[in-house]
Amino acid sequence: MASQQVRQWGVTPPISMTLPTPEEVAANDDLIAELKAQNNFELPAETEKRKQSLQLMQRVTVEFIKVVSRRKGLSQAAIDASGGKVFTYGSYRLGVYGPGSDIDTLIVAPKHVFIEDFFADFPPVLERMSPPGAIEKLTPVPDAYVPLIKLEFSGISFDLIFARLIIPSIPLNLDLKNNDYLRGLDDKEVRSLNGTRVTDQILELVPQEKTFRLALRAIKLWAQRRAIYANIVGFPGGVAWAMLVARVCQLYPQATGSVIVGKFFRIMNKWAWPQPVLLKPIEDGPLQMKVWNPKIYHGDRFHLMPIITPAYPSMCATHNISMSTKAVILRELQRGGDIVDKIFGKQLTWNDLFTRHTFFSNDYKYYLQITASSKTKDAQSVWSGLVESKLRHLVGALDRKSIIAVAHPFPKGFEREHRVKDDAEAEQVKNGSTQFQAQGTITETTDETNDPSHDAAAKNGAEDAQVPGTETTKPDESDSRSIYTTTYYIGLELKPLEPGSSRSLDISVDANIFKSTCTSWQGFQQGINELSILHVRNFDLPDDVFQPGETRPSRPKKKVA
Ligand code: 3AT
Ligand code: MN
Ligand code: MN
Repeated sequence: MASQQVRQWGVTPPISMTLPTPEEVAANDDLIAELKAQNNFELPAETEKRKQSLQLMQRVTVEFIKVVSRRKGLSQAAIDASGGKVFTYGSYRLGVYGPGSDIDTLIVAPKHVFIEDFFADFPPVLERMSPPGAIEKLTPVPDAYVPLIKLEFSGISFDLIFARLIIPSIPLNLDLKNNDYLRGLDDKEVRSLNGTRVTDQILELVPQEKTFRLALRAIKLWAQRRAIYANIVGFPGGVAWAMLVARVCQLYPQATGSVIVGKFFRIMNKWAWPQPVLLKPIEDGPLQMKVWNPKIYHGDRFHLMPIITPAYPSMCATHNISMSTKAVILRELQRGGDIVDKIFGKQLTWNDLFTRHTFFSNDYKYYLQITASSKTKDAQSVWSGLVESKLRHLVGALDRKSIIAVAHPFPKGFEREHRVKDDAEAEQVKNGSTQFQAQGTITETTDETNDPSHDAAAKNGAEDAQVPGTETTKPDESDSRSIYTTTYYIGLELKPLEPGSSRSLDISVDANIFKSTCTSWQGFQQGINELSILHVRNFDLPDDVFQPGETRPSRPKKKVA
């Protein structure tokens, strides 16, 4: 056997360099088979379509930069040298995308091309160079936290973001690793480069990309099924889960994906939180930018499960995690570890690891039901995003109440459309009633993992008083009117009752603080946006929060004395 080079990956030596056993290889094959059965991989023909679309984006990028360079009066030589390059980030770049994934795409241009040029000139050039009908939908979102163009192109979704570097030309062999590229850029521009810089680093810092990808696919699917994949409400998001898996890969450089998944649960469950998970030492870069550092920044000391991005300027990807979401994550890591032990012991299969959560059917007796509502769909999409982005503050307040053991936010909101005849019906709908749902409409869920612009819109909304779309409301001709609602749930686990004491769950003060946090937002529209918070018992939950085949909780029978 070839001599083993004991290379250190990351900030500590590996735990084990052991090669996989035949059993571990077999378990790895089973894991691949299960992920295939779960429709986690895309067909090769679809992947080929993605590649071709990206090649077209590259050609469009070069042409768009030429158009802008010419308009700005550059010499022909400078125009020809301008170049331009398409990068990716997100699940596509990491190689863990599935059939429904988008392609997160970064367009990098030379210094004379600005984001305003991107919004003005990229769409027409794309239109001109695309096959007829290929552009199914194009939505510019210039005011988002990371400005982007959302695009549906030949059946593939793209999130197109833009960054400029302070150099005159962008060659095809450019990579974004050099921290000096950040010089002279504003915060927004740095953020736009960050996605690609982080994903590139993660891939560079794992010993075997293929193993990492397989393990990450398994962990992402597990986290989604267990309802603990949601950055906005206080769980790790895609990048954080990727960094956790990458760290375990560093500790077991030779292991198979199946072993990484098993070790993942145990290592992360026993991790000495709040010690940070790092993939490399934190860099002190050349610029005056904030880098995660609890010794300097008071706020960073409150991070309960810090997972730190590897590219300068390093940030904590999990600052939203609360006491409760941490407790839920640890509980799930424990369950995952126990199941994987049994998979290796042949008592269970990988399918059991991916069993759907029972958040509504079994986990809690009490829920808080938070309903954001608006008179128009456009107003509602901004308002519900704002409310969602503030939910973790309510969770934090509930965490501090002595009677509450766990306040578990469900990662998705339930979006409904209603028709009501009078104020009394409207009142019920605003409080979460599903009795007046508009005919022919179905409840949809907000899905953070598929729609990053959702949170982005909310973040932006906080700084921007203009709510788009409300001025287009048509006067109602019939005697009924529409209401749009998005309802979020927080599952409540109460501490065991002390003998002799009585239980009172009064959260009115916290609810009012949360309400005023939301309604004091500049974009809040009195009379158009509303917010209600109610207690709901498990047996009073609406039907549409349950999956087909799931049994609803029933009202407990009165005990006979
Ligand atoms: P999918 O396979 O697309 O579902 P993904 O991991 O690619 O999974 P997204 O496309 O939603 O997930 O996000 C890709 C990256 O975009 C992850 C993160 O770096 C960035 N991102 C996502 N949501 C936000 C957000 N709200 N604000 C800023 N950056 C975000
Ligand atoms: Mn994506
Ligand atoms: Mn995306």
